[in-house]
Amino acid sequence: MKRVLPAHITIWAFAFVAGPSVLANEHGVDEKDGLGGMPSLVLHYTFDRHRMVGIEPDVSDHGNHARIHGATQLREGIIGGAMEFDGEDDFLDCGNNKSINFDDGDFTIALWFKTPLKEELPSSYNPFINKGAAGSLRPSRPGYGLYATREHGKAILRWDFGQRSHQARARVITDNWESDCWNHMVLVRRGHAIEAWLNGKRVMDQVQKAKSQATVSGPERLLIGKVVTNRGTINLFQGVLDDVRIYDGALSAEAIGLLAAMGDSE
Ligand SMILES: [Ca+2]
Repeated sequence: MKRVLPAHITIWAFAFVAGPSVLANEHGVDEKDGLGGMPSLVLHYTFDRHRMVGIEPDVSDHGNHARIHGATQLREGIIGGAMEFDGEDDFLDCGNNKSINFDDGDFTIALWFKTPLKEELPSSYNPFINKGAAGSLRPSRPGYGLYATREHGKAILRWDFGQRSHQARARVITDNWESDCWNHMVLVRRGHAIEAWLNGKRVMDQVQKAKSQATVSGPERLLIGKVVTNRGTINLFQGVLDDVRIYDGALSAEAIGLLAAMGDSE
């Protein structure tokens, strides 16, 4: 599985998937101009370094810096450092800027994750990333969320978004998901379609015409590693995350493949 990409391909791939914010800086153009509508990075945590104690810097141009609550930076992630969450009280608070509210528009979430063994996963939701706890967790609040959980004795990954009246829910069955090692997950809303990609391969897509256009904008803050359920209980993520990215549009299959390949080149 591990293979080393030639340096020139790696650099090109990075520029491509890093999005217009990087390309725009290199070419001195405004990121909204001349880039053919390619999605922009609106949030990007590398977990490679901290400029300020207690703050994970957003290296996109959108200032979605995260406040770190107890999570531990590891030197060895899949790409540089990573962030470890103990499942007890660790999480990141990423705020609620306009740039991470997409209304009914397209967006993409990409991240690397490593969780405990599937049989050791808690039966409650193990929340990777969450804004408003969409779906059945807290359906009155519009938003989006990705969780690992156990349902009917089976460990699954689950992506929810929307709100109570226009709820859309997507589920990813875990057949290709390996616990206790790095996996790359990409979630996309592309028009009426919901897509999930695991380690560079499409594992699920679902078309729910009315529901998929539910708004995901709302007053809730974006949290990494924490969710408040509809019963008022708090669930916390146990595991390690790296290279969390959010784009304000739907990434192409080619770009998703390049993101997944970045882990191979380390
Ligand atoms: Ca990293």
